[in-house]
Amino acid sequence: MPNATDLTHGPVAALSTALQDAAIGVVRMTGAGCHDIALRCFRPLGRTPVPRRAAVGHVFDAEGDIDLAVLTLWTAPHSFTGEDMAEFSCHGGRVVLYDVLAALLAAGARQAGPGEFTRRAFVGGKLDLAESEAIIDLITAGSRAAARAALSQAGGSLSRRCREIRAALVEADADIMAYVDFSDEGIVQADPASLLASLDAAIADLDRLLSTCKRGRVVRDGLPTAIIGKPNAGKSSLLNLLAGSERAIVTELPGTTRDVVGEEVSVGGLRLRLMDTAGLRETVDPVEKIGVARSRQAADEAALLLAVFDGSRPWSQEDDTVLSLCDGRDVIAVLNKSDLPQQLDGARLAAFAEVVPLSARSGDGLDELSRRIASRYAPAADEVLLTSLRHSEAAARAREAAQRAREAIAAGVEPDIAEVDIREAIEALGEITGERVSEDVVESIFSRFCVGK
Ligand SMILES: Nc1nc2c(ncn2[C@@H]2O[C@H](COP(=O)(O)OP(=O)(O)OP(=O)(O)O)[C@@H](O)[C@H]2O)c(=O)[nH]1
Ligand SMILES: [Mg+2]
Repeated sequence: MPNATDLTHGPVAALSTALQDAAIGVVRMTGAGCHDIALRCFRPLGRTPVPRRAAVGHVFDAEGDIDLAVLTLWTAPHSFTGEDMAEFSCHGGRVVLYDVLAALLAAGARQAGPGEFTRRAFVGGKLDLAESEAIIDLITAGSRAAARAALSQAGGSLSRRCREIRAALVEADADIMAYVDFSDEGIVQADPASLLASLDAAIADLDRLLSTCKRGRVVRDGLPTAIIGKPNAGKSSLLNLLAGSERAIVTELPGTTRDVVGEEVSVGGLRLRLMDTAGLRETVDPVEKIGVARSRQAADEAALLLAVFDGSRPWSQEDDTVLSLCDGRDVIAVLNKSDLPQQLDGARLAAFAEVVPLSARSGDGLDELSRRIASRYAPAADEVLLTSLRHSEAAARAREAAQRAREAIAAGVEPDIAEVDIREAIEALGEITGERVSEDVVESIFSRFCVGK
């Protein structure tokens, strides 16, 4: 943890909501002395404000009243930062908010830096590092699933899991240390079987956590999804259906879409970064040729393919091309134009684990498609996910080190040799929660926050 004395604990103030015309805007302060500053700029309509009770009154500066606002005070350590805090809920006008902030600065507060409120909460032990990072994720969440994962992490779900695994490793480490310290005297034996059991349990827990990485990234950052298929299969119609607007041009002419058309949509609580692509076919048209090359590239880059087939037409060679592009990939086959008489031989789609009949024209089948996508990627309600690359990398390092220790002990190497690896695993897990982390990492995490957070 960073040294608390590195940071000043004097009162800082910032606008915590966006500086734009809005019904309300919030200016907040944290740090010893901030109550005095707040009260020097505030004339209550009723009695003197007391902590945790909203008080209405005028905020004023040397020139007079600025706003009629609500002031709430919190007393250390019972606040977000763990310090004394004051929060003004003002009318959300730019002039009002600017002048209220200026009044607090003139009365002795310093302008807060980016992420300073959350950083003080971290330094004060109110939040650990993973919980602090989850607050940024909650603010920037692009879907309900992303927000839910962030909220759960901000509440400490990931931190608890990491601490549990870490505690098991610390115990194994202590057993080895006891052996190293006292073995000469023949007092303690490090029991390889019990060490192996502890390490196996920790490795299994880490594997479970690491298995959520891919879905965790999808939940946080969205799922790159390419819609592929032969010309005229209804790819752009599917994009429009999912987007709920006429985002891409749809015509009855095969070869309508030439470029990749991107759109972010929400499906089953997840954010999909959709790419509609040019129909896959051999062509001499130079523009369409480029389009087809881009389709292949989009398919390469996507995590999920929606392979669209035209159910109203017999199978064609172009469908074979689509099929070959799907090999070994995460795919859901969409059997489109279900509103028309069906001509496509369903056996052709036997290679797909999931086939959803759909009409991009009527919307029939859309719910089923959404359900399938959500059931693949959306987390279970209480599932702990690794959503951040920093956390995944640290967990992977912890796993590797624990595995090395396990192998050394299984091979009968002196346990104190394995101790180095166990320690490395413990430290890697400590990086996630911030128990063991460099000041540079802390700096770079909080610099991603904006002022007022
Ligand atoms: N009846 C019916 N027609 C559809 C359906 N989906 C698409 N169409 C029609 O099929 C034609 C082609 O649709 P698009 O969405 O442009 O097909 P595409 O796959 O994007 O075609 P390209 O961009 O040329 O590769 C249009 O006339 C659509 O109206 C459907 O579910 N039912
Ligand atoms: Mg199209």
